[in-house]
Amino acid sequence: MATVDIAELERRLGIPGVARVLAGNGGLAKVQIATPIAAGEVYLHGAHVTSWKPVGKEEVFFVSANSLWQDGHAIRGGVPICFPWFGDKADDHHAPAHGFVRTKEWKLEKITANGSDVSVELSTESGPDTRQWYAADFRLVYRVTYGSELTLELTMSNAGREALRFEEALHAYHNVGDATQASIAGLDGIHYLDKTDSFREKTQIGDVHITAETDRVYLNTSHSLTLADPVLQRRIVVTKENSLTTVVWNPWSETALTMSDLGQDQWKKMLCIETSNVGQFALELRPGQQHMMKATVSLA
Ligand code: TA6
Repeated sequence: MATVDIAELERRLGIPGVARVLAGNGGLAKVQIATPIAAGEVYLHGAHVTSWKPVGKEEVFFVSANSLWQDGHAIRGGVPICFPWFGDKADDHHAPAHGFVRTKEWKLEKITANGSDVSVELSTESGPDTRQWYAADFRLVYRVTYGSELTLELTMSNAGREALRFEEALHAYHNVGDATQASIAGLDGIHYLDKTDSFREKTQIGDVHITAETDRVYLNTSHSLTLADPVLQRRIVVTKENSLTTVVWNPWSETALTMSDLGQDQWKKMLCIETSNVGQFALELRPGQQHMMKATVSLA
């Protein structure tokens, strides 16, 4: 359930006919956008984008029909934000996977309309709840802009007196007709760590095809990617700024069966392309320094 006063947020920040603040799944607060060119949603829980749907087009993001919508659990699908670590915490396997901000309620700062674009800004920062896992003082500001394309901008600030290190990922689940028929162009020749093969380093040859469980961290790449979906007859283009790793993930059938919040056979309907800075490309910030990572999603 939301801890914020949804009605007060709607009164203060809603834009009639464009952006509403209301109770979504599980009673969680969300911002719902509707313009002549696109619809979209982002939950305050995890600052979690769950929808971007250009008018006349299929939804761009996958959200599991079995997702949980409650405190302490990440929404399965959309764009979870992984921070300040990616995957399991190296020094504490009891820590929540992918960090702790995707299961926190973020603060809705503002909603602004600029022509046909609508931007939603949310923030979260360090506090007693975060210091149990991560000693640094930080502030995250996430700016999502819904328009003829979708931009996701995550700005991290070191609010403390010590240098800090962090990983980050926009763990986007894209909606595909059939992952086994989709392909991803833009990674040819790029080295990657294959999580399904003890993180062995390999080289991508040609486009990425999903023929088994696929869990790869592509290294030292700022390339734009194109996800070709012959079933939905479209291409999803992901471009990025200030990101040097890209994760590609599909659990395939066997791993999907272990995921209670991913319904039967839904693994075929999703393909993750994750704009990120992880592993050896984790970032360090001196006191007062900021870093902004950006992903732009468009349809071709
Ligand atoms: O991004 C790929 C990955 O790290 C996979 O290994 C898998 O664990 C996936 O993230 C989902 O993680 P989650 O904690 O959301 O179930």
